[in-house]
Amino acid sequence: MSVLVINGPNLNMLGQREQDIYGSLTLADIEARVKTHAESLGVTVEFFQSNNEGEIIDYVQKHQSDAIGIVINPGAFTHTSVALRDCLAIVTAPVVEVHISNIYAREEFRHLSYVAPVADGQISGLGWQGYLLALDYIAAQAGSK
Ligand code: CA2
Repeated sequence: MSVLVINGPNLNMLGQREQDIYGSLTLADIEARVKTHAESLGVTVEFFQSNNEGEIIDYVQKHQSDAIGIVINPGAFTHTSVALRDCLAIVTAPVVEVHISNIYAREEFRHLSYVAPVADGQISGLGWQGYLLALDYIAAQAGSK
């Protein structure tokens, strides 16, 4: 049983542009830190990134029944995708939505998340460390059962 760590569109570009907003780490750097943290918590992680909405939905549908939780940064699909929201709504394991930037301190169109109402919670604006905090929550939930 693993935690699925899913990143949506353009997050494969981290570290290459917009470092003032998203920091200087690449997605591979963040995934390495998440993996190290997961090992310290005694959980395993599976990483997935896609720029394609349907591929993310297919991945969640295929793997969610084997997961103890999902950490997802849906990228711009956060603000657009009813389909992703509907897919996450049927996940029974904890789902934590993560944003590197503070979406509420940015443009108005980023203030709406279609995912937030079906997630257990949302972490926004704490940079790459948000992924670790999300993992802490899921590991604690799994340990409490
Ligand atoms: O703050 C976040 O983590 C976001 O989910 C990032 C998304 C954005 O659409 C959300 O509103 C907030 C965008 C990720 C784009 O990442 C890039 C990184 C480097 C260069 C270009 C894009």
